[in-house]
Amino acid sequence: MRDQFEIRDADAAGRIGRLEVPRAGRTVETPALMPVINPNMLTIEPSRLSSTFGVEILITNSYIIRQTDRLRKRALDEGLHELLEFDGAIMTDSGSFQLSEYGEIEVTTEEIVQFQYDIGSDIGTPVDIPTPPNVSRQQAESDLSVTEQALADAEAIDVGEMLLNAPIQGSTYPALREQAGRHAAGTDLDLFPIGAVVPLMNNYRYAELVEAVAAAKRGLDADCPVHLFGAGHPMMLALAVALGCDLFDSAAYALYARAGRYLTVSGTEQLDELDYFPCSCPVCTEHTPDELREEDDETRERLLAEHNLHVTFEELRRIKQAIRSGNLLELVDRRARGHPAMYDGYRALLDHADQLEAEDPVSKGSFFYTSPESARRPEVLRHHARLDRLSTPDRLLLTEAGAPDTDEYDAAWRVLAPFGPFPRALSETYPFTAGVPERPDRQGQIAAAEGVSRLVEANPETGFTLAIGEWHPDARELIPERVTVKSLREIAETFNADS
Ligand code: PQ0
Ligand code: ZN
Repeated sequence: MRDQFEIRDADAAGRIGRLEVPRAGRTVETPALMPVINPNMLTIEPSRLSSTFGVEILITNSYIIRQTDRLRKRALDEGLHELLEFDGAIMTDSGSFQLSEYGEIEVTTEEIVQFQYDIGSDIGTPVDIPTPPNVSRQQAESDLSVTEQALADAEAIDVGEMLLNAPIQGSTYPALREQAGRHAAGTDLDLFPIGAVVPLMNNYRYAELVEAVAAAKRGLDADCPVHLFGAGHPMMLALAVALGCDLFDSAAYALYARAGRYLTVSGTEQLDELDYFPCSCPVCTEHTPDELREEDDETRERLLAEHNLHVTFEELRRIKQAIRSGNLLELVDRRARGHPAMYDGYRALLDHADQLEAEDPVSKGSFFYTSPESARRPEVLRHHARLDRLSTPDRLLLTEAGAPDTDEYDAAWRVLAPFGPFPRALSETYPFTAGVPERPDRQGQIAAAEGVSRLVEANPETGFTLAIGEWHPDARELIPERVTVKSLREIAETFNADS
């Protein structure tokens, strides 16, 4: 049990949690986004982050502080919270990212963790090796053993109440990510950042990002708080939360602002190309794009950074509400339509619907079928797995319409795309209260046919009749031969004649 982290609510593999940060005397609600503070360049003052944006936790780089005489001295004398003028929780990174960018750093895990402790950091980080994508397996393995040693070194240091990160590496090898997750969960370190994902995100390789995260999660335990290092673009937060990530950090808000880039939940725009602002944050209601362009460089950068943070925190609140309401996957589905890379990521997520199913609550708000991908959601998978356990009578009618008034059948179950057949008594239970389109699509019908097939195969003694509307040939083809298929029209005529 990791008792600093308590899960309060869940949807898919996403959760709302409470992370206790004892050294800060604070409890942080997750999912949380930590703005990245460059101690040399405060685009937005940390005190404003807390007053205007409600930021409870931020992240800064202890390596930069240690290498900069003026900052090191002040941090050691006055403490990190004084230096940044921020009284929330502060996580410090170790310089590993500099290691991956510049190839070398001049500090060991012992030195940097001790330094983090000395300046009053609330959560410290060892020197992990951020192995980039697509290196050889041998390289990824040898880097990973260095990272695992760094975790052991960190574990051996007495850091009092400071929490410690256990970064997870493994490049683009899911088996190594899983192994790294399992190893990290076996240490007594506290938080679990998934590392070296920035190159994947920068190149819009979201399917591979999902593979890396899903693999790390398989190795970790459900009660491990997970941080996705370097992830802070609002378009990908819902997807990452649905996979079970709890913490994010955003340098994007400031870096993008410096480059004149305007974040939205479906991608990045260039300020220079905007005629209208699709946003109602204070910056966007008080300025037109023209007005923002006319500001001096520093003001424009700050205002863009503020907009970027507003949309990011707005999305995070939307995600938390979606978890509460039980419609996080509907939100992920919506975000997948904003950008082709997110569509890839969403489909990769659904490849792991079985993994999500293990965490997904059995009952929640209502299932909305909003795209062909909805047919692959964990709820559909779960229902299909449970069909094997339902007992069936001798003569069973499965029908897309109401129950006919005839004694030709011992029972009439409903058929609803994408779930397939279920006993009428379950009609008012999740997920069968689903909102589904009037005109089911091919994938929904295929999923329903798979459900029928599963039920038929599990019950060789039962005679099945299936009454359906116009189904797509690809769905019809999946119905086992021994099922008598009737069209709804035909069935309606039968019971008219009977009555
Ligand atoms: N490790 C550490 N910090 C990081 C990363 C990492 O892999 C990262 C990425 N990607 C961004 N900051 N320690
Ligand atoms: Zn705005």
